[in-house]
Amino acid sequence: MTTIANDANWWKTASIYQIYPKSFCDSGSKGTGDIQGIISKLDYLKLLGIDAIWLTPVYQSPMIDNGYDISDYYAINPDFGTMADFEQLLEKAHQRGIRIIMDIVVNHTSTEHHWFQSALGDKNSPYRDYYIWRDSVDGERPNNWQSKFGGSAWELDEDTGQYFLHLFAKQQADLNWENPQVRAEVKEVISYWAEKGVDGFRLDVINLISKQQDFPNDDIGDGRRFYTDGPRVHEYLQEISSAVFQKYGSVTVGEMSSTTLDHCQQYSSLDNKELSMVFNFHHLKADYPNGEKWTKAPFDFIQLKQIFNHWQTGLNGKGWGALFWCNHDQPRVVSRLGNDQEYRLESAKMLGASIHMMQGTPYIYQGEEFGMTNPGYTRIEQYRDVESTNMYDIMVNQQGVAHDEMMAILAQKSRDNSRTPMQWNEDTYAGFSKSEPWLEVAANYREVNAKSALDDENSVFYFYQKLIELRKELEVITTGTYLDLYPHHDAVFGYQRQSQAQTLICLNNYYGQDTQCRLPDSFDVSKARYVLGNYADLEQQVSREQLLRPYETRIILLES
Ligand code: TEU
Repeated sequence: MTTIANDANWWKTASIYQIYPKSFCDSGSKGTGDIQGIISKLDYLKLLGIDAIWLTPVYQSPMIDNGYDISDYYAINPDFGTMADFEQLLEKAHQRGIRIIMDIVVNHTSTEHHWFQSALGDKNSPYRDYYIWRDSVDGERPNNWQSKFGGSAWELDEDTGQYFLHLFAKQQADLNWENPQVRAEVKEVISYWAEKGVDGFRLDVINLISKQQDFPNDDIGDGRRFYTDGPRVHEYLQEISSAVFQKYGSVTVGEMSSTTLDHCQQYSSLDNKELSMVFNFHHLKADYPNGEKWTKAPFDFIQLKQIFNHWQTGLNGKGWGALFWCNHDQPRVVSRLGNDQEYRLESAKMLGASIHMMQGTPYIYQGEEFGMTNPGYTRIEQYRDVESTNMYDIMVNQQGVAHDEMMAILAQKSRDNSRTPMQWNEDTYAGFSKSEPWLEVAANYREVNAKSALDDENSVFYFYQKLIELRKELEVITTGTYLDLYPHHDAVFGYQRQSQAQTLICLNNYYGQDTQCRLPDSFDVSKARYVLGNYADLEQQVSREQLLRPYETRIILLES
């Protein structure tokens, strides 16, 4: 087995590429992607320059939630291939210096997992206590907690009369981490993959594993305050980390739902007792007015800058964050915060630059590197995602929201926006598969695809390649402090990174009109230079007054 030379902090200058296998590349004609498809694209990823791949779940699963409902942690889903295919992927990636990060989903299992099948309907099953069961209260459900995908978080087990908890779909039963046997199983699962040579783990909704044990009713919310960053979560993570992650030197990234900076400082503390780094989602709620996802709303630009400032300054010297706009749960950023029509290239590059120059580890979601957009679906039949179809049912059929309004909301917010097949070229089905894909390809694939990006030196692809290189070249990107230069500016997001030897300024115009800003007087423009921009004709000399064109980004460096 090929291993990659071990530098304990490799991930601090790395860029990580996320693959959603079902939508990445079909090596045959099934209409769904697979592991051999991924292997066939490793050279493409090498050219982009990424250091690691985060693979969303490829385990055995009934695929109610596309693999986040695992029925066997030790087997590869035959839809994706075999264990031999997986081992080949690991080997071929390692040969190219690319590491592999697996997704670990241990807040819940599929209800088809044999543990749950044994536990269901049998209070004496040795696996009963692997899950969370409660009696009904006054003939009602145990409490009013809501599933993240809509409806109650409790489902009745008719044979025993008890309810089990599911924070996500009712086919995803929450594991009972209070039970030491569950924690032992989790350690065994992760060790199994680490022994195979997997380099790291992305831990799904890992801050939800410890629930407040009295399971109180939530009079002011959906219950999340009683299980988010719960009472024993740090203890559990330390236990897993010392038993597995530290032993194997695995990189770890925890997906943190509705978390706080305080907790994240601890999850990702630099002594590496829990995790290497965290994903938080606060910046992706700038278009959730009053925290409500299921509305159609513009983003709050000032709030977006405040959130970045809070996390960039708060984690500096204390912890480590993941930098990202896109993943398989989020709409495409160029459609969301940019302009996916007239300024698609400019805004995709500008959005990339605005987070890639921050401190943390950037994640690039498949297709983001050439500016893939939301597909603009107009019919409910086009959607596949369990959350989207549940919410349609709840909002339209139960709450009376108009069909057209809901279609407009889904077009903006649905998770399927990011799950459309990868657009490889202009062939039928965008070169993703020889057969009709499981989810419809976006109509713009003839223009927006990897091949045309590779053929164009001004493409988003080569801009991302440069961003990845800059992180390796300029230490200030990894080590520098963060200062928001224009927190109140209504169009410019500009910040300064400062280390002992380097000062870097990243200016970004978030809108389609010209705008202006002034570089700080303390910044010596005479010695500064532009290192990257998204318009071709930048002047040589950096001027104090900066005129930014639509969606323009400029990265300026001063070295002492
Ligand atoms: O997502 C966790 C999560 O809470 C969200 O990102 C969720 O999709 C969003 O809040 C819905 O509005 C993770 C996975 O990334 C997601 O794909 C899974 O469905 C979920 O966990 C359950 O395993």
